[in-house]
Amino acid sequence: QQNRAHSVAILGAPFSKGQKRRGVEHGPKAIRDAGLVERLTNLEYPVHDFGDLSFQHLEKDEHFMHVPFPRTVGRANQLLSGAVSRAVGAGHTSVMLGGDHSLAIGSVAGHAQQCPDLCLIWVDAHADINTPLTSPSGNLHGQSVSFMLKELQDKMPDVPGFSWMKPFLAARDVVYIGLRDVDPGEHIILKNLGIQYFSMRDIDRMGIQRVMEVTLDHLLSRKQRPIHLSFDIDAFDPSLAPATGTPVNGGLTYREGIYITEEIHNTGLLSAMDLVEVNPTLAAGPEAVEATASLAVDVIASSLGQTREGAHAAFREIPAPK
Ligand code: 4U7
Ligand code: MN
Ligand code: MN
Ligand code: MN
Repeated sequence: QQNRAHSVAILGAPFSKGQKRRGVEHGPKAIRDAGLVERLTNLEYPVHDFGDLSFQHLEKDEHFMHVPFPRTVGRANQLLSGAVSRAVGAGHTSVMLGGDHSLAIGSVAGHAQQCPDLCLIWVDAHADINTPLTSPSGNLHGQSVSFMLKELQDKMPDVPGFSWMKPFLAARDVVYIGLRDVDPGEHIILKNLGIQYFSMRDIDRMGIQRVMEVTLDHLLSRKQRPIHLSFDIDAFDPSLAPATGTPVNGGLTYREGIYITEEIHNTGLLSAMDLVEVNPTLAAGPEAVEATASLAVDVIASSLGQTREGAHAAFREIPAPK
């Protein structure tokens, strides 16, 4: 069960057009600078850093309704989906470094091309399930999940830039953890589709251990299947992750966040993940950026098998003096 001897593919996605604040395109560099590759190499994985994707900036890209940059976001996600699909197809666990959370559209879609029966765990302060018709901001990083869900097909307008994809995920195959800022239109979607979610209040009531038990039971009890983890750094409390665009008070503690990823690792089923919304330009100073980026590295390392109790791969027995 533990440690499918798997290689890891790192894909940098320096992209920010899913929202209006600049700087989140520097997320991949900040996360690498915090020592990502070294930390994963310590876990004895072959690590392949494929570098950063280069996204095109489209000159003519008018708003669709109040949604900015639809074609640019659609095109970037099309490119990313191909990269994730190739990485997973080559046998790697895909680790996508964002960039804003609109990138989950391409990342999950590419993963689903290889693993049509995947399930999705979305760790976030936000549900990111607005349709263009419910979105208060228009920003696509708050709408990613609505593009994926089959049940929302007839509620979605044809957003230019997204004709390459079709909805591929069922509502029962998604679980949210960490919610605490859900828009009215999102709330009715969650309720109407019967989506399983755990708000911060649920975590307060049940404890993170029970939340993970129910999450994994909900997704895996019918059959074992590949997991996609989409982790928005703003799921953490802003005191731990200040360098992000849409912070919300009352978030996950360090220990709750790491417990989530440890439990996901222990299933042996993690097949691709996203770490998004680290924005190094939105912090009080360099310490705040480093804290946020190093938290991102901890989340990734823990998802891939780093344990708090330690490990002894380098030892077969207790060394004795000769
Ligand atoms: B993130 C918001 F209205 N719901 O749709 C929206 F509050 O990827 C925020 O989770 C979305 O950071 C946040 O714009 C997107 C808003
Ligand atoms: Mn968020
Ligand atoms: Mn998000
Ligand atoms: Mn955000």
